[in-house]
Amino acid sequence: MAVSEIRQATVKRKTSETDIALFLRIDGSGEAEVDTGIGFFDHMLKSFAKHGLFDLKLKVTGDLIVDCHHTIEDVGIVLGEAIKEAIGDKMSIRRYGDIILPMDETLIMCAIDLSGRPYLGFESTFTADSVGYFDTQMVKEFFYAISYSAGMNLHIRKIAGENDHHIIEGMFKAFAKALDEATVKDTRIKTILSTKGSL
Ligand SMILES: [Mn+2]
Repeated sequence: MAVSEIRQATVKRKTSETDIALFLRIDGSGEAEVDTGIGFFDHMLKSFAKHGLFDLKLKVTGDLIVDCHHTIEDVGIVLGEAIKEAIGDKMSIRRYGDIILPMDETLIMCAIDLSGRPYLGFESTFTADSVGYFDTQMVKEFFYAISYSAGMNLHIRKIAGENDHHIIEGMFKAFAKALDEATVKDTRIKTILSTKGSL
């Protein structure tokens, strides 16, 4: 990869429910400027940027007067689109990434294949209906939206965990680490890591 080829994307999406402007740099350093209107969601997305060493700028005006659903789901759609655009033709990338990430009593497994084929495997339980203004039901919806718009095979599973804040944060961090690993360029991979020749 030439130095000038920094992998990044800007995606804008406006509907009657949400207005989103997102900038993502895959080859970043963890810088984040995030304002979704949902404090806990901002905390999660900043964690995603920090631990994946991505740069993320995100401004959302959503219909929070309804609830958090459209805002969280639509950010998932837009973030997935930005990931897909930023990684481009997937030349020389590792393609697979995985981690078992601990956070206090919580243990989260995340595995990614940037296969081009969307799939979400998600298994978790939560105790509370929400953390702050973030509904725990929306965690799966968020990752589902990403997996479909990015075209990635994504498995996330809670192995252990009691505290919903830890469980969700563990998932965002694990997703970030696995995605970082999957998107890293390996100098030994001269083309695209598939016997088909494309992903
Ligand atoms: Mn936290």
